[in-house]
Amino acid sequence: MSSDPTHGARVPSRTQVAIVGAGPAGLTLGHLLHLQGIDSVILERSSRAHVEQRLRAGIIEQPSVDLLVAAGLGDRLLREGMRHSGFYLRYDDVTHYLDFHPYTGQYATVYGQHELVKDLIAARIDTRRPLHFDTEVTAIAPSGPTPAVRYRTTAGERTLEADFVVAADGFHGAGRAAIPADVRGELIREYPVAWLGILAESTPAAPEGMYCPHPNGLSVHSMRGPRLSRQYLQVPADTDLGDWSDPQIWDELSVRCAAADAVPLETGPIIERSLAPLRSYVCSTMQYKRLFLAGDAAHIVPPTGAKGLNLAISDTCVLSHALGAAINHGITEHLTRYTATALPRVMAAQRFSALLTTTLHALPGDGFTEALRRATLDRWVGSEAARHELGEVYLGLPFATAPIFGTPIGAGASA
Ligand code: RFL
Ligand code: PHB
Repeated sequence: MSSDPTHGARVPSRTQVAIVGAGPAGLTLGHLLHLQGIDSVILERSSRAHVEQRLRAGIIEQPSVDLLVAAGLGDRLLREGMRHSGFYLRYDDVTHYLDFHPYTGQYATVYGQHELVKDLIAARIDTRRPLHFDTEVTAIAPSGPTPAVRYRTTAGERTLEADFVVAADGFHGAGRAAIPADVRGELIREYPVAWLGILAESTPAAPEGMYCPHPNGLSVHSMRGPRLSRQYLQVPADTDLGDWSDPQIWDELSVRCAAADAVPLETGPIIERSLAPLRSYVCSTMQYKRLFLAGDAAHIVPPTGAKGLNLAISDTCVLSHALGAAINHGITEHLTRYTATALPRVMAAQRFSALLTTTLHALPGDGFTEALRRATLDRWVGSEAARHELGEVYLGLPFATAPIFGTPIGAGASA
């Protein structure tokens, strides 16, 4: 496996779609465009090793799985992913299983985001379309008939011209800044807590994911394999990773997930730790001139409920459809309506993530707030209608548009 998928080739000076960022959004979009015979160049700031090892999400909704499989990207995911029907909820010493599968016929698949990114990079290399690592985009000029992307490599600074530019460069990327602040329509909510995450060599606490709301704060018990657990602790937002020793992390996870009906939590070597802030953000303008935002570049959700990766995939589905219609058929109305088409699903996920976040975490509030949290938990456990509503979003709302697969007659399928 070469660490340089371009085999030393230079970034072309022109393409149909310039994509900033080789995360799940950028790589999936590149592939969906390729399937329509559309050229793209993907520019990624970090190294290939870095993006392939970055530990993050792990729960993939059914519509995301369906898209990846239909696009020929899901072979390993189907082989190695773990199919779950719902999640466990443990509070007040009792464990409940919320089985959502009967309501929608869908599943969630547990498969590490970095594994998916490896698959997407391998697929990109197979197409022989350009993907350049260690290439940082420094500015985007979205206006005019030929938008331009300025990028920097060890060889210096250059410009890539494109018919369209897609910023799939994550929350801290350069893309959003190319949209004037007064037209972004930003919605922001910050929570005073963060998630301290660990990956550990230990048997997962439950057969499927488990949320344990506790007076000390939430603990989340997920997995990446039969002997590989992924677990999270709610901690104050200003926490430093060094504040916690491994034994302290295990003690607190054990306390929060203890229950009369459960065996004690198994501990083991902690292989990796991370800290993720909890915040919600929406850039209500996902298109500006010939620049389009996709994934975390446009919106982030708190990790509770595991929606971020899935929104990145659903954005790319809508956008690839719109770009395909414009480039291959001259129909531009889907591009014009990109924000209007993609945003309602984003907001449905924001609503779901905010509800889960405020219900499951111990957050500042009065006794009444606390009683309402409890009433919501009891309702999820006690009401089939409430579970149906929750499960429909957890397992994945339908995407707003179907993807287009296949190259129209006459379109250049040079790869
Ligand atoms: P990414 O993955 O951040 O990729 C953006 C890429 O752009 C590059 N980049 C640039 N490249 C060139 N020039 C520049 N100027 C650039 N600036 C940035 C970056 O290096 C990067 O490679 O965004 P994308 O593709 O939109 O994907 C979004 C997801 O990564 C994100 O939503 C999820 O990881 C969120 N998330 C979860 N989502 C889920 O659906 N399920 C989960 O279980 C879940 N768990 C999580 C999560 C995120 C977490 N953290 C650390 C934020 C758990 C955690 C702990
Ligand atoms: C994960 O497996 O990383 C995970 C599980 C549940 C969440 C968020 C992340 O709500």
